[in-house]
Amino acid sequence: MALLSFERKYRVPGGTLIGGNLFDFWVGPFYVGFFGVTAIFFAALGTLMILFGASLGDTWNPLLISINPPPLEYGLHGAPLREGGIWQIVTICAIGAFVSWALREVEICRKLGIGLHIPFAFAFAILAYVSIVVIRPALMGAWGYGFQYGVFTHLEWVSNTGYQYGNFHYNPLHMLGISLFFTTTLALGLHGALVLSAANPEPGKEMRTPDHEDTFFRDLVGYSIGTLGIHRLGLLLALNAAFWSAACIIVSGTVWFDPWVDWWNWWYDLPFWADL
Ligand code: UQ2
Repeated sequence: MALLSFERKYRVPGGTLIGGNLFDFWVGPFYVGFFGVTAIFFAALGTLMILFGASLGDTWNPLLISINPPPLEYGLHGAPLREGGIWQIVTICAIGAFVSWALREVEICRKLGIGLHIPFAFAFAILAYVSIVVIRPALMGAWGYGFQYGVFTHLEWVSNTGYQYGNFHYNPLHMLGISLFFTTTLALGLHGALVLSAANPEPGKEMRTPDHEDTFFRDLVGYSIGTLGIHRLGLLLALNAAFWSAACIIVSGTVWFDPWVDWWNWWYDLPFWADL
């Protein structure tokens, strides 16, 4: 079906979560909906606050601009605009825009009668962000533990926060998160390459089918996970990469305070050789 004709077929009213049919329309290719309006609102307000914060700083160099959270002394209270209040508003706007975007995805899924896998997956990305700027700072007792909104300054935060626990690469959940990110790229690399290899046979030959794809991997490793299975695996790996990355930073400074390498002392304390 040509693009424009299926758009006409699937642009059905209904499926909204809020607002009835008030915002149930399209602008060009974009579905609007109540959450399209709130997403635009939060994104615009957040962007304006970032520009306002930048105007108070001493640089317009995009690499150096930084919107900083309040000093630790403010704890979990609201801060004056120039002392972290802008950061707090930007954070609220960011979460408002991300959640609006997820709920707009839900409305589109409901219109189409498809599963909610996309907003569910996006929720893990939102969770990862919220973990660093809300959950961990709240558990530690100060918004000041959140990261700065700036290109270089957020890198400095990652570096400083990592070194507070010695070498962060010894964090076992960090290891798990990294391994899941690597495995995700392996799975997507295999999948993309396999599909393109079937779609691009020798010149003049007809496109190959999924049984060719299955046969390649059965010949190579004795197993094919299948056309639906590879997408289940990809989603599972990606969701776990985000989840365990969030977990690895939330536990740092809340349940674990020492250098992460010390966590491995349980190995030396095993009864087999503890007394040797
Ligand atoms: C597959 C299959 C696909 C794929 C891929 C495989 C036809 C088009 C990539 C092969 C995947 C395997 C063997 C699992 C690899 C496991 C990990 C943890 C990376 O069989 O079915 O569909 O794209």
